[in-house]
Amino acid sequence: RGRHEPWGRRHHAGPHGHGALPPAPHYQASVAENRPAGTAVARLTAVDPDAGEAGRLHYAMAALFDSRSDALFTMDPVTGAVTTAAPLDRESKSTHVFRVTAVDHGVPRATATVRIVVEDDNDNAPQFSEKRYIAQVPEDVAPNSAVLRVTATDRDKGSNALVHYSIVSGNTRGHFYIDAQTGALDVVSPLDYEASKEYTLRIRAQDGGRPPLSNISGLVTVQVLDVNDNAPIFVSTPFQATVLENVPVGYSVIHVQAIDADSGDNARLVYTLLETGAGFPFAINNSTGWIVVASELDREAVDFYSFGVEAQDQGSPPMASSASVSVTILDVNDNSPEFTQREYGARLNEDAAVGTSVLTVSAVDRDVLPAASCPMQGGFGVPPPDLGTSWGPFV
Ligand SMILES: [Ca+2]
Ligand SMILES: [Ca+2]
Ligand SMILES: [Ca+2]
Ligand SMILES: [Ca+2]
Repeated sequence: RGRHEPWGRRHHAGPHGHGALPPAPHYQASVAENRPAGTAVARLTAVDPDAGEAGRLHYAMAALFDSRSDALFTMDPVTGAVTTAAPLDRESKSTHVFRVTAVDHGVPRATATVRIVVEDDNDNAPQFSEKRYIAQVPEDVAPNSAVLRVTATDRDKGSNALVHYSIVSGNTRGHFYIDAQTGALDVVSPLDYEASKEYTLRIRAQDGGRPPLSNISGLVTVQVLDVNDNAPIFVSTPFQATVLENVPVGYSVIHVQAIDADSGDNARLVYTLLETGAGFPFAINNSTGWIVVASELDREAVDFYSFGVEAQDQGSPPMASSASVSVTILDVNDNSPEFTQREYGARLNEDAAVGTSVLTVSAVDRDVLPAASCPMQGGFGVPPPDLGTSWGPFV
């Protein structure tokens, strides 16, 4: 084209001359967001080949691509100075492109484009991706296991958008650790459902701006899940009971009870009797632990029972423990004294002297209680009460 390009560019200030013009009709400028209206952006001037009194250029600028830009910048038609018309927001639009025209008495003399880049200001705090993060972790989780990852995004740019994470509160026992860069939350020390079923952590996300902006609205709820890690424990062992031998079948003898520190099925206990053979006279209610009489008792046959009881939880795998139970059967006067022989025979000389011993009869009472009212036939009168009683000579 044989001559210099017509455009020169001024950025805020600089030498104003007609020499040393940039070769390209495309210019770039930048301005920070949030500055008040009227902030200088750039100054663009063109060289009028008809320089002189008649060579007075007027400038105009119009948005390319996005008409929203027109309301945000103005260009002084005389000086070519570009200023902001309103505070800018980089997060809604980060670049503005204009076509600039220089007109000489109504005749366009030159055009150029200018691209205005909006520089970031740290005006956005990080925002969490969720209002509340919830994770469920079994209480036997291995230390340094991952729980979840929180994420916060920052609409700014560069270090103004670089987010770091930390735990603000709720980590009083130090069970959790958050990776500042990634937001990954780990369990670092053993959990115990029986001690604490849930943790609520407050997380801070802070950007790298100067000064930084932060957000502490991040909430993480860690729900600890029960694991069957407690065996049942019998209370008040050993269990000892006494029962009258004549109580009816179904009679409740003793309540054995175990407790289990777990929850749900892990603490739901089933009771069984141990070391019991066929015909064993006691049974246990599997769910309540009540031991009842299952068949008639007879102290004279067995006066003491010792057996085991087991409580097993319904965890997977289950845990169990056992205890010993002893039952003493108490006597009831349910036996008549019995003669040791059904018939007694004796031979006696007819001339036997008065007072001669004829024979000895004996009776046995299997009970241990005093049996004062025991009726006897045949006029023997009231026998002494004790077991194995035998009488002296009868005449
Ligand atoms: Ca920010
Ligand atoms: Ca910003
Ligand atoms: Ca447990
Ligand atoms: Ca258990």
